[in-house]
Amino acid sequence: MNESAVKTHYRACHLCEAICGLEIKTQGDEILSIKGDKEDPISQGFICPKATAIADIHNDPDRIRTPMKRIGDQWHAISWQEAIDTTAQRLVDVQTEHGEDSVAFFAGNPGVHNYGNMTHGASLRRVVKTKNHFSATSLDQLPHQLTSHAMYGHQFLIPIPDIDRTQMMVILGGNPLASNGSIMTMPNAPKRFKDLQARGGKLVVIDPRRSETANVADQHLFVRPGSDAYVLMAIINTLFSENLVNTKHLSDHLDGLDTVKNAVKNFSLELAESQSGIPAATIKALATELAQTEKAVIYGRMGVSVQEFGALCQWAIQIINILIGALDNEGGAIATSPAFAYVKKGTPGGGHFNLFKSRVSGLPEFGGELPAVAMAEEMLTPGEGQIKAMVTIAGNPVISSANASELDKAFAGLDFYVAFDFYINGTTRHADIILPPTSPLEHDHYDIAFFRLAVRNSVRFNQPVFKPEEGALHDWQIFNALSTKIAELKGKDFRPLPAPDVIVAKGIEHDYYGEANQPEIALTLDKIKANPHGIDLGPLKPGLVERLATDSGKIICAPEFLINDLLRLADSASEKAENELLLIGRRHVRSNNSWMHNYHRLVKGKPRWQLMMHPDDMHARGLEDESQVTIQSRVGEVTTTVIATDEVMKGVVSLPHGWGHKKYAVKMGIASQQEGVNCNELTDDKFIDKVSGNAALNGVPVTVVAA
Ligand SMILES: Nc1nc2c(c(=O)[nH]1)N[C@H]1C(S)=C(S)[C@@H](COP(=O)(O)OP(=O)(O)OC[C@H]3O[C@@H](n4cnc5c(=O)[nH]c(N)nc54)[C@H](O)[C@@H]3O)O[C@H]1N2
Ligand SMILES: Nc1nc2c(c(=O)[nH]1)N[C@H]1C(S)=C(S)[C@@H](COP(=O)(O)OP(=O)(O)OC[C@H]3O[C@@H](n4cnc5c(=O)[nH]c(N)nc54)[C@H](O)[C@@H]3O)O[C@H]1N2
Ligand code: SF4
Ligand SMILES: [Mo]
Repeated sequence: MNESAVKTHYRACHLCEAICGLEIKTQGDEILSIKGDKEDPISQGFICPKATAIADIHNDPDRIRTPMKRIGDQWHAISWQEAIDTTAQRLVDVQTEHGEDSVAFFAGNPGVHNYGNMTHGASLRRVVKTKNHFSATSLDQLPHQLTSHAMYGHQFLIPIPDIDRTQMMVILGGNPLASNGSIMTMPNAPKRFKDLQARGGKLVVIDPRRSETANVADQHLFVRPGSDAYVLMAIINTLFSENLVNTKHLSDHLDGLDTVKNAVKNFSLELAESQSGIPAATIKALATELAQTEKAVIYGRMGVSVQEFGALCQWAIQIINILIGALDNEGGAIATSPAFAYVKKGTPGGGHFNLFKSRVSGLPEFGGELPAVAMAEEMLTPGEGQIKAMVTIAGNPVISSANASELDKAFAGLDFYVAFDFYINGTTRHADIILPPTSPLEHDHYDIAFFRLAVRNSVRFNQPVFKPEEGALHDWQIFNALSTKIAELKGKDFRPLPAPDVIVAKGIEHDYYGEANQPEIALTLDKIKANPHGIDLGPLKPGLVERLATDSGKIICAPEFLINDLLRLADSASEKAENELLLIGRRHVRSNNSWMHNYHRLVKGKPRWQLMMHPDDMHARGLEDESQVTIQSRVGEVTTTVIATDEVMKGVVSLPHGWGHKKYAVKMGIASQQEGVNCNELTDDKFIDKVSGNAALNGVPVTVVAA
């Protein structure tokens, strides 16, 4: 019997961008319950079904707790000393033999949810020194950062929908009811949408699938995948031609608006209709309503970022918000005021674009990173600068990146591969060494990334729930140890960084709410720690003009590379091919990218990995509901179960990502038994948003035949 006292802990859920507050009860080393923290300032008790699975992560016997070394297909536990020494030596050897750029990094999504990765990752990159950096950013939100950099001068000066005060919200390619919001931290999406409707507001969803969010919207418009840019340009064109422009207090701070007006002249409502399938009159009415609603906002996410015209879509969304007076106004889209890493002119890390290009395909860097779609070819194409060793951090690119089979081959052929991860997954199974960090409940927590993206300003710090297991290291400690060893081998100076909370404490003291800036608040980490539920810092606060980080101090409305990209858009207009099928993705509230399939409570029940297809498209191909079909694209094919549903529009098929563990020798007992295929065996590393280099994981042309 467990005799120790029951303890209550408050901690953020780190699984998705909603960062809900949790109340966790423990007794000894046992987790008794995980519930929503009713006193959390922004989530107010809301959680989704994934939160309770944090207990499963913590207790999972498959979670690696000691460094592992692979010899052939056998895994052996080794000491930290051996793991760090070997890794450092092998990385340095590869660089000595093949040059600095022969070592590459891939940083995956959970790194952004674990602040020690953010505070300490850069130091390892500095001692290794390579230009080959990749991350999930270019499978995801790169277009948001790129447009913020180009228009506002800083990649993280990103306006966030002021959802709690708006009267009309148009969502393109986002499904907050499944994802719980993205580049828009908004715990309890269902309630926030209900509140909008209850105060007489309107929710419009533009999506090729009648998603969970579309289901609760006041209006849903089916759109042909990849065609949103035509719709957005037609909206901009209409706003100008119908004299619906009202740029409010930003009017004197806009540079190049006339260029925009001229550049979109040929993007007519009729063209938009022919490409998207949305009637011209509907698009015109939408433009008018957006302009005439006092507080309206337009927002777009994965479906419009991770497609062929991702950057143009995100740019157009900014322009529309400017034209309708939504940018920097209540109920519109406003930059956040976080307690740490507040962005204003002069804040470092603003980004740069196209300073160098990838070796093989000449794709542009952004903020020092090259597009993830270039990773496989950089590993597989011989020559000077070829990648020979990889460091992956909290990522699973063989399942999450385009043209998975090619990447799988590339990882298999490396001279050396080290993974920071606590699972042997589709990618890390190729590692020579795996360095496993502590469990999420064993380290403290501060949301550097997501307070920056939240629909309401707040702050919270969480102490660890459990003491780390004997000898276990946090990610940041592994970074420090490895950086120290590599620096020693290279004869460089390196001083290990202090713990992440020390870094954050110092930042907060000198930042926006710190003593010097706001003496009446004088926020410190100690004050935050004294409020375990978190502190509400109020609604989003306009004030973009003073924060603009562009050289001219103005909003750059017409960045040249984006205006030029309109030619590509114009040239891409085409007749819809007979029998066309375009593949899109799908998220489900019980799944989380590629790594939450090893927990019974999240995978039980109805399968969620099937291909969705419209009944008419199935009929035309003689396919039966729930039969086996083979899906083919330019780069690969997979065989899975199809289900008939008019949830997807005709000409569209939908397959979620993150599945397909069975095919690989993963060491995850439950995940490896799940059906479902790796949809990124179909997505194409050459099918990209050419201007940004972002992957186009949505709108991939495929064929489907009976298996
Ligand atoms: N077709 C298609 N593909 C997609 C997408 C899509 O919509 N469609 N979405 C894309 C998007 S938006 C993203 S963000 C990517 C996500 O893809 P990735 O960035 O590859 O991330 P995950 O699949 O979440 O894999 C995360 C890994 O991190 C490990 N991990 C978890 N927590 C920690 C930790 O604290 N420390 C360390 N060191 N490791 C940890 C897990 O064990 C897991 O192995 O997928 C992309 N791929
Ligand atoms: N439960 C759960 N939550 C998650 C994640 C998860 O895997 N599971 N992942 C997290 C991550 S890493 C991210 S980045 C966010 C993503 O957050 P969201 O972007 O909100 O999530 P998705 O469900 O990918 O929504 C994309 C929508 O775009 C639609 N779509 C596809 N192609 C197009 C197109 O061409 N045009 C338009 N207009 N729509 C299109 C899809 O049908 C889908 O409904 O979610 C985060 N939250
Ligand atoms: S929505 Fe679910 S997964 Fe996301 S933070 Fe909240 S509880 Fe965690
Ligand atoms: Mo993502």
